[in-house]
Amino acid sequence: APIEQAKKRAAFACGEKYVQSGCRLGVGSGSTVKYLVEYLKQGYQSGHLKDIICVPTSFLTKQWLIDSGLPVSDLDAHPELDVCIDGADEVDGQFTCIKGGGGCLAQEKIVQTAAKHFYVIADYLKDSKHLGDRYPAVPIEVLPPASQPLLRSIPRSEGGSCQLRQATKKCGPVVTDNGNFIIDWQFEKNVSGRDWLAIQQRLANTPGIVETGLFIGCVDAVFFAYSDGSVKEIV
Ligand code: DER
Repeated sequence: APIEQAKKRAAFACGEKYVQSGCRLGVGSGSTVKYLVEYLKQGYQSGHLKDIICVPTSFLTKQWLIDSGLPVSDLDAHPELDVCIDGADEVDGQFTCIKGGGGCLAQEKIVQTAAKHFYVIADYLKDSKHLGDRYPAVPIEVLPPASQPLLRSIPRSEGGSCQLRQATKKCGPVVTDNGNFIIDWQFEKNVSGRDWLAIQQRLANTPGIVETGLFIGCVDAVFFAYSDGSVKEIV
């Protein structure tokens, strides 16, 4: 499928350019990162990538790394990383990202923060001018006892509407790897000149909110892969 090929091309292009032997690597979560793990596995098995360590951002990524025979570690052992590579649900013209479609945003953000450089790998469906063109909501990780008040207070202060993310293969809400809930905040579209940083700061300062899926001012480069087979690194 073109989209899967695009994800793979973006992941391999980024790995080839920014992962070297000796690298302490943060590994994101989601279907695009699955191809990055494939790249790392090939490089590690061929001897091209030596002495790397991989810090996962979810149970799923951790299992992919283990199954690939890659050296897995954590931020306790490696609190400072060289590179973090992750996917995104949407990237706008200023490299502001919406992440958290897969519900892993909290560990993704702490691992990204621990890395010197952060690269996003994405297929062309994530490339947008304004947030909301592609992905209609900002995932927000919340402490369960705060979820019902926040479902009401977030739209009151920020507009839009909120839904508690329900699981599909379990009764009740999605529970994250950290034991929390996810509120998807559907923000109003076509609000011109929205100040995402101010929104992020207000949300981060709200009791009960653990983390938001807004990644602002932290992306060093984005690898977009397109359906025609091309990959563009945008810095
Ligand atoms: O949940 C996340 O933040 C993931 O990185 C997501 O944003 C990208 O997932 P995908 O590669 O499966 O589209």
